[in-house]
Amino acid sequence: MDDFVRNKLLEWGLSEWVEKFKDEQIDAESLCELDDREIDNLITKAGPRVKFKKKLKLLKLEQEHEEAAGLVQCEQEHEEVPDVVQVLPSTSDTGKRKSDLQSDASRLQSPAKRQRQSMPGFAESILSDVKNIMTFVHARLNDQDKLSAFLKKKISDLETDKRELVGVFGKTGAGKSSLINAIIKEKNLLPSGSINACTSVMIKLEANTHSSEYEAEIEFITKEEWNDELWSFRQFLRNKKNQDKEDEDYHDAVEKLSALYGEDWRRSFENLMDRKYFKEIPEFLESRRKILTCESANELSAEFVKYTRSDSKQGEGNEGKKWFWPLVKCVTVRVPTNPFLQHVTLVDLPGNGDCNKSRDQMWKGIVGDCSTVWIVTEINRAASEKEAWDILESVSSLIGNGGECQQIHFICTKSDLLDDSDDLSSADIHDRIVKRNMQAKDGVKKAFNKRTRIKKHFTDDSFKVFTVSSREFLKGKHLSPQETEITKLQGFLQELNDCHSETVNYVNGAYGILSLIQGANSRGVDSKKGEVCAELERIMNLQLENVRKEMEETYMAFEKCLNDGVEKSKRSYGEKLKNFLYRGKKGGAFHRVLKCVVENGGVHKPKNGTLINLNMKLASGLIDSIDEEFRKTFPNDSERGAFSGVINEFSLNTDSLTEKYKSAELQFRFLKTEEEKIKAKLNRMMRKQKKRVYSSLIETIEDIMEEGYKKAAEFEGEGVLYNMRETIENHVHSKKDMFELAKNTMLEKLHSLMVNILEILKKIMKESIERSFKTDGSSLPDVSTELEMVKKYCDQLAASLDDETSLDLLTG
Ligand SMILES: Nc1nc2c(ncn2[C@@H]2O[C@H](COP(=O)(O)OP(=O)(O)OP(=O)(O)O)[C@@H](O)[C@H]2O)c(=O)[nH]1
Ligand SMILES: [Mg+2]
Repeated sequence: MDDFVRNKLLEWGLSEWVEKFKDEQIDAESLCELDDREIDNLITKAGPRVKFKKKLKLLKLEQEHEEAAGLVQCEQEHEEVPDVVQVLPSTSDTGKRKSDLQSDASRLQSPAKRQRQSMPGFAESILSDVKNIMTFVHARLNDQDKLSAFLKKKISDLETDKRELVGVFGKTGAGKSSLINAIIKEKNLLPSGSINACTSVMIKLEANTHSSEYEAEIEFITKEEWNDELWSFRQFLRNKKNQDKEDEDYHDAVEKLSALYGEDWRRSFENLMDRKYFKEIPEFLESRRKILTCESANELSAEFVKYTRSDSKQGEGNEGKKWFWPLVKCVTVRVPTNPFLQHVTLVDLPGNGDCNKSRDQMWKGIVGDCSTVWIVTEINRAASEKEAWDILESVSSLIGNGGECQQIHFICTKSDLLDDSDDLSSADIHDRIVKRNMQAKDGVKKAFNKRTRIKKHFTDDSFKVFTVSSREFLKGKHLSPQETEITKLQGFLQELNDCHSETVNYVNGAYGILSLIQGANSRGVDSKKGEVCAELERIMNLQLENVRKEMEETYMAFEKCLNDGVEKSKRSYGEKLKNFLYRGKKGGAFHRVLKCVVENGGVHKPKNGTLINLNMKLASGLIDSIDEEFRKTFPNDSERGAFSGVINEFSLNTDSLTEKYKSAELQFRFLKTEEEKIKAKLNRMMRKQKKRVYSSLIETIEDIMEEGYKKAAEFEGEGVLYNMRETIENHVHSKKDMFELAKNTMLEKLHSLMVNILEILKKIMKESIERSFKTDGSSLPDVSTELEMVKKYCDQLAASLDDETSLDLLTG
């Protein structure tokens, strides 16, 4: 028997069994190895035995965690600091209390270093321990009373799934697929390369969390959509005269039809929905998703290529081979055990827009959900190349005010490619690459500063430039891995994957819940319940009033901006419309463009060329009037805007109440963690809903314009251009109150967002106050040990967070 075992038994209130354990020579090592049968023999009374088993289980969990933390620390010791003491040494063989050792270790290390050594595995292992504890507590709560049901729900709500979306844009051939492959260290996963082939559908990449295989899930468009597309191809091809055959859209149609039907479509359009064409993909006909599973990236890549690639040479040498990409909406590739994809989804977005409606909607949805956007372009002429900037400009409102993008990374690829490098020595090549990289960064930053339309949505801090070489990263002929900057992007993804804040939220939330259970058990506050409740409700109402007032001011600021916007729009829409409708001087090919515009609800995406969007032109006066205020109110890159700022300030002031009502300390702690949780949740909710507020402006204009486009689209033959112009002009003039309507819609949406936030905040806090003080907790389990353990974890996380701050300060 050693001191450790004796102390544990005393700590657990099992002093009467100390002698028995001593007789049986149980020491620290054997304590944790005891099985159920041996425990039954040692402790013959049921009550203490149950208690012992529970405590022992928790002790084992604690030790597992400490070992994991020690292991991570040991691994890092080799690299960094060979001579320091472990951060969290195991307690089992020394008997010394962990906190003592921890402070010994703390004295030996600088805080920054301590943090760096202990972080990744440390947070994960705490999270898994606390989850275990909470599962255990959940199972012990009954289903009978309201408080237990409430607590169970709170425990289940602790889990949040963190997922960050990184959207990768760039024109075809820019090197997106190669870049992604290099970064996630799967060089054969996404098909890249041959001259004319290109990625035609969206490919999402995420971690496979349920198996160790490579998997691709293919989502098709519907049969009806394909039928509609066939119909419009047919109309389109019928109306084509020979000279039009150079047209990009013509090529587009031919390419899609040939991919799927070979030459059959040229003979007849009649039976193109026939089942025989879809034999390999019954899933398409049954409106299901197709799943491909393989053991290696290579195999999977070969399998899914026909769902993702278009290849203009698909006819030659590939006779009889079917390509299904025209039917595909999106492919999700799941990669096993990849550290870069644990909480991050990368989306390879094809450069061109698409006329298919559901694909376009999905594209917009994904774009709006991206928290980071990568714009990929070849390094030579990166600053001046129009296409990458055009893409960025056309998506900036979708990802900025209309989205949740916090960072834009402008990635210049193929930094290894130099002109006339044949006669240069390796050292010269290296130097030229490094020099050009610097010039490119400079040039791109300057170009960014000139792009006022993009800058409206983003601060300078959110824009970064990288100069990468995927090829050099794999081959390493002239550049070190660091110099290829692929490692920088890997580091960025790793940071995104970091779950530290999720761990902190979970552990703090768990601490709050356990506090409430323990507080309800101790009943120390019984006599003052009424008084405390009344005080809390008074504070809550006062605070809610503050939030409401602040939000109302935002509302008024919005109203003022939008009123200006309406006035400006009314004055300028006529001119804008004329400029648009009469820009083809003598008509020329413009009637074709305008035809496409009216057939597609005001938007036309030429395969190569700038996006045309008449709705956007009409709405631009309104949008310009609100952009700045909107970004101030709902910034993507910080939570300190007007709206979220005021939510963050909401507080029941439980800290000062704790001084006044000491006996209710545990309940107050619960309320404090609830408050934090609901505030974080509201911020997340707001980030989603503000996108709808923003897009309502353009949507109102789209809706009102739709009827006019439909009328205009009906004209054919002689005078078509004149008729389309007239129709649209008349429609806009008759609907000039659309600006007023768009303003009102936006304000209504903003208002309901405000109301929603206030209601949720009030409901959740009120319920939490009531459950904390107005219910009887007589049937709750004793969670004192769990509470103590989780408290320790909270303190450790808080300490590591402090260290992180000091690390930030140190590294600037
Ligand atoms: N020298 C060099 N070539 C590269 C590099 N990255 C990509 N490439 C080549 O550029 C071509 C296009 O690369 P992809 O990765 O397929 O380009 P992408 O942007 O995915 O193209 P799409 O799928 O058509 O949109 C391929 O032939 C690649 O081998 C690089 O870092 N250096
Ligand atoms: Mg690609």
